[in-house]
Amino acid sequence: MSSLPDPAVLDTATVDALASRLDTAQTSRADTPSLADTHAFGIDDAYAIQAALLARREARGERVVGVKLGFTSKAKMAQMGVSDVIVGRLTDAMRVADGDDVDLCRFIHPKVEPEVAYRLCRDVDLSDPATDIESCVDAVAPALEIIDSRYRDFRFTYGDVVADNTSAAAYAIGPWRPVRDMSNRAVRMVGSGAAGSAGTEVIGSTAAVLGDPVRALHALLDMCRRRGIPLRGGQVVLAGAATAAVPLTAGVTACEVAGLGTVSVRGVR
Ligand code: OOG
Ligand code: MG
Repeated sequence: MSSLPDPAVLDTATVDALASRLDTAQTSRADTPSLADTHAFGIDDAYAIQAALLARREARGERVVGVKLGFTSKAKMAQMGVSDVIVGRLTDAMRVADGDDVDLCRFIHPKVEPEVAYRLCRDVDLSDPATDIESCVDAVAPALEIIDSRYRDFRFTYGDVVADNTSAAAYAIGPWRPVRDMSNRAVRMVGSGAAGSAGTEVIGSTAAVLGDPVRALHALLDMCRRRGIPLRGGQVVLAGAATAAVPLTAGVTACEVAGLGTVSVRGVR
């Protein structure tokens, strides 16, 4: 599915119309069919649609506060049937404080996944081939990402999911810690479930994220260079899910990354 043509084929009006369709799906919480059902488009087009979508959110007063990688784990690639990493943008409206309530009515069909987050401590010079991305992060934290594809039943092509800002919907970050070796740390995500139900538990390892989440930073630098996506000091980076995503339900969902800490959200209706 990632064997789309790279060069853009859509005109600006079509890019805008498709961004508007995805934006409306998000704001009205009504899913939409795959864009690829009706339009042939390339990866450049998909990132152009994503940029137009972000411009709409910014026009409503949202601020970009970070970036996220997707499909950095084999489990996620297999779950979604794709084979290359993707990058999307996080805005302040997507932020949920650690432990806070998150209203499930904000979403179409939310799923949650355990992640590792990094914090950029300075702007990243994308034009300098010698840029050392690891020296641009000063903290790491456990994170939960809530994804909510705007496509019906989470069915999308590689181009579709890029256009849809990589299903980004919300995220929570646990306590920041100084950067440390994050390779092969146990990851456990537990959902308490509704009263009387069994709840969910997902176990994994940070090794699922490209072998070591720090590699996600290098993949991010490469993608941001190719796509002209700026990386600024203070921004958050979500390195990508360590396990397959599970439906986000009412009750507490917590993620613990060994040696790093815990983060949680509470789904409410
Ligand atoms: C796309 C988002 C993928 C990750 O961590 O791999 C992602 C999706 O699965 O809908 O965020
Ligand atoms: Mg993710």
